[in-house]
Amino acid sequence: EMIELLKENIMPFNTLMAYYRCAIMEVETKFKVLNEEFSLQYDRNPIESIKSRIKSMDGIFKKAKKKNIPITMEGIEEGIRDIAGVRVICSFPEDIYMLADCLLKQDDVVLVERKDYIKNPKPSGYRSLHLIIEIPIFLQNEKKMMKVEVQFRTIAMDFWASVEHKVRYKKNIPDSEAEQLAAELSSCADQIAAMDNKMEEIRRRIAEAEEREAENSPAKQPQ
Ligand code: 0O2
Repeated sequence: EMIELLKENIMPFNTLMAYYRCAIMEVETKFKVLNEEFSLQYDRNPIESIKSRIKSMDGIFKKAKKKNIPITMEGIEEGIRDIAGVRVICSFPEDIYMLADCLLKQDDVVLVERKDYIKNPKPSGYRSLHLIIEIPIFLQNEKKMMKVEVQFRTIAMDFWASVEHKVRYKKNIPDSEAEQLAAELSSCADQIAAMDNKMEEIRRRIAEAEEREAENSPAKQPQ
């Protein structure tokens, strides 16, 4: 089935993937602009790093099979919403919500779905804010709306997810051991969430102390 699709559609498929790459560039630029503006204003970068990826052809077909999505160009474009993925890694949880709001306020961004796994973690302990959005890319003769999945995580949430991902996809771990690892990972996820909140509180107190100092500094005192 996959071979058949490829024989007839290799050009459209490659073109579609190029459009997803363009959509990723657009989304990345939006975040880079926000990071730049924020760092000028507050002398601090809300974004630690951005990691983007296009889903592999193999991954696309596996997901289409699993979700019973018709293997056609339209089926794939409509049904698989994470072909273009942008992961935004922040230092603090509050930056995640601030950046998500800033993105969604922009008038060329359409929200398709929002899944808040920070407020409602997955049973595994997974935490992240997922947005499926549509953004336009401008081609020679048309404007095309493309779906992009944006995942917002703190550095600590991202670290947890990368370790858990390895355990999840290791096939040769005996069941009893895998169960124990899952329980330990779930407990690590709770500790990480507590630490993220604590770090945020520390950052806030440092900022408050700086503000107090600025108010009391002689430069600000009336002559
Ligand atoms: P990969 O290899 O990361 O691309 P759907 O995506 O529609 O099939 P669902 O449940 O609607 O399923 O999507 P969800 O759970 O909102 O987002 C799926 C993606 O989130 C995953 O992509 C992972 O990147 C991440 N994710 C979700 N749950 C977990 C988890 O428990 N552990 C880890 N480490 N990551 C998770 P893929 O496509 O599954 O895989």
